[in-house]
Amino acid sequence: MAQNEELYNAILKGKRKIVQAIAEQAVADAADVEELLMESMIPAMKEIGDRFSRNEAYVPEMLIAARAMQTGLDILEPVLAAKGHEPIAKVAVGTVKGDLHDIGKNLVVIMLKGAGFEVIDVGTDCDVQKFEEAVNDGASAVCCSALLTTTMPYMKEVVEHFATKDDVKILIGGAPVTQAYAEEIGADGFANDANGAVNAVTECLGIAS
Ligand code: B1M
Repeated sequence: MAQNEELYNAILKGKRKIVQAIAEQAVADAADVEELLMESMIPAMKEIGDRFSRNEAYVPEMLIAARAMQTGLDILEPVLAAKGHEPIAKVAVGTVKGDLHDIGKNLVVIMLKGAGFEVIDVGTDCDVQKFEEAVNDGASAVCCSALLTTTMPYMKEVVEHFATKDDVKILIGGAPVTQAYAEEIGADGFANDANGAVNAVTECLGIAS
């Protein structure tokens, strides 16, 4: 059972106004927004995906759920990212070429900002050139996100592109991505979730936590 059933159902059914009201109230009440995110919002996205797999939901339902999720995330972001201090390092985050899923990527961005990193959000459908631009702009780590088994292989191209640059660390993540896959393609790091991404980047860059 979700921690906040109303929020869980509102995301699942794509009810943006309800999500907005609950998220705004949570921020006003100084509630534990990370718990809301982990225990209600992310499980709702998982459920809509499971329904899609069982042919009980279709792309439009996934889309409106995603929009409702993003509405909530936009409201919670300032609180999640509020721990801010002097930027520790610059990190680029993007979803790889061919892939338009951006909610997980956005969460990684928020959590990295919250941990004090300066983040270049490269967006979705990113080819190596886009990541390269971010590196030229000072990013010392690149976090690649992929949600599709068909776009995951593009991460190998990113890793290979930066193979000669020892000072740039490439980390990967996303629902179908595993530690084993990261090792197979020679990525410098892997994380299961957005908090894990912060730890992995911190470790890869040799920053004392
Ligand atoms: Co898509 N979709 N989708 N979709 N979608 C999945 C991924 C899918 C698993 C659904 C399913 O079949 N059950 C399936 C992929 C199957 C596969 O490849 N094996 C799928 C499919 C098939 C598709 C389309 C092909 C459908 C179609 O058109 N027929 C299409 C592809 C479009 C494209 O990208 N080219 C498509 C489209 C869409 C929408 C546009 C409708 C929408 C995306 C909207 C958006 O993102 N703005 C959508 C959605 C919402 C989903 C599901 C339901 C939810 C994804 C999500 O937001 N999860 C998803 C089902 C699922 O994942 N269970 C599904 C919540 C998010 C917080 O989790 O993104 O995993 P996640 O991120 C986590 C971690 O993975 C990690 O941290 C995050 C936070 O903890 N993480 C990283 C992510 N990136 C990281 C990077 C790091 C580290 C950690 O770097 C170091």
